Amino acid sequence: MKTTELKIEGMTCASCVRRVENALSQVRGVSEANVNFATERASVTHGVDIDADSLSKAVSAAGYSAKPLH
Ligand code: 9UX
Repeated sequence: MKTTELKIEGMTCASCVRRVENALSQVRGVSEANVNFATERASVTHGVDIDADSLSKAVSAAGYSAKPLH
């Protein structure tokens, strides 16, 4: 498994975490997404290389923004 870390912006309550996790989980190839509200970081686990842009787009569609950290 590979992991992509993202910085999430726009979360204003703890429930936003679930919304972002759901959005990321629905991207093709993603097996798990965990978001930390306090650090505003998302950790996305996937089996194959995944386009960070597709993750950012999914987060944007949910009303937040994401930037790849590395
Ligand atoms: Mo509550 Mo977080 O509506 O968007 S889930 S602020």
